[in-house]
Amino acid sequence: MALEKTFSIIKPDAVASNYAGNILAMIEEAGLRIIAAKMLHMTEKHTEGLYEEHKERPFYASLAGYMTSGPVIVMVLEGDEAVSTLRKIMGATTPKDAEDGTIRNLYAEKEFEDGALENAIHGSDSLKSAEREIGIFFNPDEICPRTR
Ligand code: FUP
Repeated sequence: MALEKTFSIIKPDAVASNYAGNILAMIEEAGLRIIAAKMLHMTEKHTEGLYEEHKERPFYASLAGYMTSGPVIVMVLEGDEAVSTLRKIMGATTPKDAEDGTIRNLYAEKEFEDGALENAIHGSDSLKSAEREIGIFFNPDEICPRTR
């Protein structure tokens, strides 16, 4: 098993619904350790950086509106196979398709209109994305290696 770092966001809908604690509990129960965390209100620039591959997609404007609609909690998580471990407990992108017991099944709205999608959590899809995304939100000195 490879020790990896990944990047995650508890998105505005989940923070607003007070699901942050439940989501963090699921992350920790999956064996991931929080090594950096902060709350912030994402800007348009953060959204563009995070979702650069979606910039030309028809849903980008609603995605940007969603991600900047309220505060989020951004985190760096560490653990064995951290990227795939987090993706597994997140569930499918569209909440109504998310597998039973996943974060998006339990803590995201299952119905949505006009392609607008609020799905509670972000997790990097690869080690390369994780490294890039961590760099958008954290300075190296904000990462706190677990010394115990
Ligand atoms: P995921 O990696 O599961 O977060 O999914 P994607 O990278 O495909 O999508 C990133 C974000 O774009 C989603 F979390 C929400 C938004 N999105 C939409 O709003 N509509 C879509 O049809 C697809 C994605």
